[in-house]
Amino acid sequence: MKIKVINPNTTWSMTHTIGAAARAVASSGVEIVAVSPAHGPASIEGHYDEAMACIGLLEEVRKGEAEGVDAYVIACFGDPGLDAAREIATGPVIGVAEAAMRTACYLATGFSVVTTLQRTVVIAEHLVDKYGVRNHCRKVRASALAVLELEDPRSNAYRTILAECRRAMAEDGCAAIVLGCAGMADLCLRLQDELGVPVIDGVAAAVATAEGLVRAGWSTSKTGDYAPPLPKPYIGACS
Ligand code: 2AL
Repeated sequence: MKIKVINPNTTWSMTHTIGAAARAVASSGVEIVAVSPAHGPASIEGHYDEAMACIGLLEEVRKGEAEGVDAYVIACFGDPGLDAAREIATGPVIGVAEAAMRTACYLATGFSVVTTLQRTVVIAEHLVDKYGVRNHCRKVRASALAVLELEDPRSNAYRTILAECRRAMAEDGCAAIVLGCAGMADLCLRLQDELGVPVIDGVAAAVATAEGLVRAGWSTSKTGDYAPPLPKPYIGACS
């Protein structure tokens, strides 16, 4: 089985971290191909960044269809391009935010999300409503860390995120934490050990979900809005 994990931002060091987290959870015999698109923003921290990331991301899905990919993971917490990718992929496409939030619902009645900058909170809030998990989501919290600060040892990102998780547990009444950025994947187990509650990294949740769906023989319905796009000319960067 081949799972293509697409980090829609173009920071390859983060793509390697995400690839390692994906491989750590995948069964032996599952090949993880972790990539970033050829073009797009270095990090995704708002609506504009998400829109700019989508063309390159969808290009990676189109390429994947010729590479024998069985399932895709979109490794950015805004799940950019998820519905569009489901229209063009043969196998399942799993977004890390959807996978993390749904997984949290199996493990606790209430979870809080700890994300990066305040401006990304509204994006996660929209997804809470889209995925129908409002009753389970206690709060979406910003850590005030920019995405690329997660990679900078001088930012002390682990301590900052740990402190926000502790505030979530003390103030929100949550019993699980969802990490609100794919670039936090490498912090997950350390945070879980220290906090003593389930800490869900969307990359691990999405890979586990994708692998399970493929193994069970399930894929995206092609009846309705996830049917392939209608044939028509696409010009320029879209072709
Ligand atoms: C993200 C993410 O997962 N990757 C990225 O570049 N931005 N999401 C976020 N909330 O900061």
